[in-house]
Formats: sequence, C-alpha cells, structure tokens
Amino acid sequence: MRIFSGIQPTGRKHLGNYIGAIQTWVDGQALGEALYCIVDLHATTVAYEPADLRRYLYDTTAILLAAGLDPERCTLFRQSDVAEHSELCWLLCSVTAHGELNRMHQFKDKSAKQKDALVSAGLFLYPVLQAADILLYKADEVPVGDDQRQHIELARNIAERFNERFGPTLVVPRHRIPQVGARIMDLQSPDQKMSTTNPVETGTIYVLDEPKAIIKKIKSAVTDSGSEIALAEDKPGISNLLEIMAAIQKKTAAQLAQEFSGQRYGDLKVAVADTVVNYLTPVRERYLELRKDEQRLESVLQKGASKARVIARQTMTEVWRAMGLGTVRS
Ligand code: AQP
Repeated sequence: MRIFSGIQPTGRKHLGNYIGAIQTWVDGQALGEALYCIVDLHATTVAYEPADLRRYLYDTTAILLAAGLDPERCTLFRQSDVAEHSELCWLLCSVTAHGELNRMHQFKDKSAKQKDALVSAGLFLYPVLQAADILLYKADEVPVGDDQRQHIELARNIAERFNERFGPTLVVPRHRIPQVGARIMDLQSPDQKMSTTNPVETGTIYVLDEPKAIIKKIKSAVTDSGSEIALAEDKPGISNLLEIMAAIQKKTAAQLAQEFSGQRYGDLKVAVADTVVNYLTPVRERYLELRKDEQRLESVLQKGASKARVIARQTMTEVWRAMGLGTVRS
C-alpha cells in the first residue's frame, strides 16, 4: 500500500495538525510505503514573505522529524523540488469543473479571511494542486484531518473522471481520517477548528509552545454552562478537552467522560494540560536539537525529492501518453 500526505510549511504547527495528521503520518510508516510532502507551493496561494517561507519550511521539517518521521522509513520531501506537481495540476484542470471548485469550503473560508488582500487564482485552484500531489504518486491512502474530507473527495472525482476520459491511468485514493481527534477545536471558540490562521492566540496550542503556555491556554479554555463533565452537543468546550485527551491516550472521549464523571471542570483541565505537556515536551526538545542543523534538514529533503521524482516522472509519462501530449517520453 502506498500512502501520501502533505502539510503546509506554516512553521507554527498546532495540536490539531499534530493529532489529526502528523501522528497518523508517523504510524503510517509501519503500514506501507509512505511519502510525505511539505507543500510550499500551496503556501504561496495566500500573502507570504519569501524569507519566512524558507525558514518555516525548515521549522516544519524539524517538527516532522522530531515527531518520529524517519527518512529511512519514509520519503520526506519539499513539493517545489519536484516540478511534476505543477505540471500535473495544470493537466488535471481539464477534468475539473469550475463549479466544483466554487463549492469548496476551504476556498470560501480562506477567501473571506483575505479581507483587503488579493484572493488569488491559486487559492481557487488549491484543491487541484492537492489532487495532483496525491495522484502523482498513485497513492492508495491519504491520512488527513476531517477538514480535508471534501478535498480528498474531489481528488477521487478528478481521478475517476481522468480515467474515464483518457483510459485507466490514475489510482483513485481513499482518505484515512483518525477516529478520535480528526477535528480538534479552538480552545476559545470550540465551534471552530483549531487553526493556524485563527486570530486568537490563546485558542491554539502550538507544538512548540513551552509547558507554561500550554497549561495557561488549557486553564483558560472556554467551558460550558453547568458543571457536569459529559460529551454533549451543548458542551462543545468540555467535549473538545475530552477529545484531545482521548486522542493522546488512545481512548474514546466517551470512556474518558465516564472516568471523569462527578469531577469538576478544573480537575479535567489539570489532567488535560498534564497529558498535552507530556505529549509535546519531548517533541519540542528534539525539535530544538534538530533545528540547529539546517544542512542536515536540507539533505533529508533533497534525498526525499530524488526518490519522489522517480515515481512522479513515471506517472507523468503515462499521463502525457494518455492525453496525447508532447513527444512521447521514454
Ligand atoms: N483542527 C484540526 N484538527 C485535526 N486535524 C487538523 N488539520 C488541520 N487542522 C486540524 C490537519 O492538519 C493537516 C495539515 O494541514 P495544513 O497543511 O492545511 O496545515 P495548516 O495550514 O497549518 O492547517 P490549518 O491550521 O487548518 O490552516 P488554516 O488556518 O490555513 O486553515 C491536514 O491533514 C489537516 O486536515
């Protein structure tokens, strides 16, 4: 089985990214041939500073290695090092409907957040580039958080449409969304997912937060009316804390709700803070070591790109042939 997934080099990866994606990437190394990509081309679809992007890319690489990605057991690479991603994106545009892209929640949300800034065509085409990332490697499985469900569905539709139009060429992928922790919510607005671009700093726990900051954020997390610890729709704050702890301890939130029944909100917060600190502290410490050696990080990415290119070129040869384009490549 081949696994593919991508992550944006936003530098400040948060607990949602960690539980929803990074943890499943690490586990994926034991399940099949895993390819993981730091998608810097995606990061250019909103306003950014080139120097920051380069720095964040190394930050993200170091976080992924600190989390447990092992370059001997997976292929970790930078998207812009493999030109075939952009090439396939353009070709897949011919089997993607404008109306489909218009319906993407992420486009609607992110374009609304752009306020006075330019809403780029790149942001609109983001899901096509994401489909290209996945389909280029003929991935069977794509581990992602719940927010990416719609994009993976689109990638499946694009692959099916391509195969119908040009003959069987691409693999139709399936998503792997974790059963617990697929959508970690913001601590201050538990009706919204925890997110990099959330303007309220205290709602987001960053992977690199110091223990003191983690404890403070969890202690000040918004809770709900009443005092009973329970998993319920009208208790989004408490349910989110239970979900976070359950994902880390590999339990279910319902199990934890039972364990905490009769206790106070404050008791739960102390336990969640303790769990998160113990979970993230070793990652932060390894990160601080790994981040010092940019040359090593660069070398990991270069080696990964060399391996990824071999698969990408093979797929592009098949795609060009199927579409009747260019000189037939060998
Ligand atoms: N809150 C979340 N809970 C669970 N999983 C999540 N993911 C994102 N947020 C949550 C998953 O993380 C992976 C990487 O996502 P990305 O590359 O889009 O990274 P990001 O830009 O840092 O994600 P954000 O925070 O969601 O960004 P913005 O603020 O730009 O919208 C994906 O698998 C995603 O599902």
